[in-house]
Amino acid sequence: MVADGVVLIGAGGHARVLADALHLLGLAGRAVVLDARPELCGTRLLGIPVAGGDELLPRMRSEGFTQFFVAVGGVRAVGLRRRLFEAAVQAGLAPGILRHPASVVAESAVLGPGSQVLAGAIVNACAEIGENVILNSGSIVEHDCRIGADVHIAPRACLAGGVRVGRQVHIGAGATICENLEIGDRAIVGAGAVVIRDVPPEAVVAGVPAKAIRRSGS
Ligand code: JB3
Repeated sequence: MVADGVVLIGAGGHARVLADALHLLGLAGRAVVLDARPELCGTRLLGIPVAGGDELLPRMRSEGFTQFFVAVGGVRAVGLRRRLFEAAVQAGLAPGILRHPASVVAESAVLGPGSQVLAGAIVNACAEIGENVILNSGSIVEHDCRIGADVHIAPRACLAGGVRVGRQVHIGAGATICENLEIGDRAIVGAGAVVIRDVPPEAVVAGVPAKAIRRSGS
């Protein structure tokens, strides 16, 4: 029986980043990983055992695991991340909040359940981060930003003050969003883009300044 154990859902690149953070936070000794690839069962991810697939979720609670993190993060995984989040909640697990020890979160900022603030990320005053959000390494979410559920802000992306981001948005690595803009639900901002106008829902924008190149899902 593992008291207050943590379940990581996924065993790929993003999971390794979360596993590393769990080690730093002293939680890795009470963690387990679930992954869809049966061949990983019985292996370890940075020392954390891979116990099997999501069919184990319903019994994790009775084995002493109480918290979970969705540990997949790719640009095409937003829908999967929502499904995994809901499956874990349905199984009686609580979404944890992961703050890497080298991240900076203002006291007045609010982090939603399941949010992950990784190494070097900064969340400034009065920002509100929704559930199941990834603020990846070195990203900056400035004051008064509002970030919707399942959003991924990739490494070194920067949101200036007062930016509003809808649900299931992906902001690519190193992108910059100028102040007070709005990014619609399920939009994708390409790596390195500089966004100087609002982005409508489901648009895919790229470049400097960012322009629409297609719609997400197409
Ligand atoms: O660029 C950075 C810093 N990170 C990237 C991250 C944001 O996205 C990273 O480089 C990767 O490109 C990507 O990492 P991620 O999401 O971990 O992808 P990948 O390395 O492909 O691993 C995904 C894992 O999820 C695989 O081991 C899959 O078998 C597993 N998986 C897929 N579907 C699942 C499911 N696991 C479970 N438990 N349940 C599923 O339904």
